[in-house]
Amino acid sequence: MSHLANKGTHDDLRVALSAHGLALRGSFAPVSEDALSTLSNGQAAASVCMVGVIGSGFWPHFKASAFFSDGQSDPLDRWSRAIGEELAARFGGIALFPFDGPPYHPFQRWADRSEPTQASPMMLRIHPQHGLWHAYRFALALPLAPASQTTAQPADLCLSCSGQPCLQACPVGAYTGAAFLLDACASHLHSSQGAHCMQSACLARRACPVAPELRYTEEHAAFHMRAFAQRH
Ligand code: B12
Ligand code: SF4
Ligand code: SF4
Repeated sequence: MSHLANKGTHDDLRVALSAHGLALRGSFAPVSEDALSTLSNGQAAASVCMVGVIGSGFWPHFKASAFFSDGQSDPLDRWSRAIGEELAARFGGIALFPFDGPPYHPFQRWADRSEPTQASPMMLRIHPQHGLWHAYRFALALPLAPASQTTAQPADLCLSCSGQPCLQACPVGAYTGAAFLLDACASHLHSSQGAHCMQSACLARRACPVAPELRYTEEHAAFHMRAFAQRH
């Protein structure tokens, strides 16, 4: 373990994350039901810090890394794991990853305990400033107390959204508002008609009027769509 263990602050963590284009999204105090492992100092974690991406800000950092071009599978997950494990060691904590599973850590529920995210009809969490254009790369269970945060719940963005365009935009109606028809989406993506989604990101996600300036760049979006289509 590094000599810096247990000595970092949230600001130190923010600086370390920004070197990779990543953001400290928020944090929460875990409870015994979260069943997290004990830290190397023998204590329970005092906070879980959620780390993620907002828009495509991290993309140039990931693209410049060796993981992007080494030809091995799951480059973004491996990039995340390398950064998460290094920071966990440096800050005396444990790294938790959204892709380790099943069973998966409930990242979306953890997000709701850390920042003003809400469930959208697309099941993705929507954030008042970042819209649907954000995701989580890892979480750090740390000895640090959680960062203070506003407890005010924002208005429900989706209930007041005129016409809910996300539910109208999918060419095969994969988002019903109550479910996601994975097979319908995947079949479309594997057909010639799916080229638009494959190149520019899910049309339903793009239809959301919140934070259009943070929509993923074509290159970033196409990377995720290819990874999704390869798995389904
Ligand atoms: C399994 C999974 C899926 C499955 C969902 C199947 C199911 N209903 O169980 C499928 C393959 C459909 C999926 C798809 C997508 N997912 Co997904 N997924 C996950 C994952 C790995 C685990 C969810 C889970 O079981 N959690 C454990 C339970 C106990 O926790 P929970 O909070 O109650 O989780 C529920 C929801 O997360 C829901 N869910 C998760 N993803 C999706 C997607 C859709 C469309 C629906 C209907 C439901 C759903 O299913 C869980 C069980 O009910 C999470 C990461 C994580 N660890 O949470 C990402 C995650 C939820 N997915 C994410 C994303 C972005 C997507 C995609 C948009 C793109 C992508 N990268 O593949 C696509 C949607 C397809 C499209 N058209 O673009 C993000 C959401 C970020 C956000 N803003 O909320 C997450 C958090 C990953 C991340 N790294 O940030 N996903
Ligand atoms: S990626 Fe395309 S087919 Fe799949 S849900 Fe989004 S709009 Fe529909
Ligand atoms: S289009 Fe409207 S209902 Fe759909 S996610 Fe965006 S704000 Fe919510």
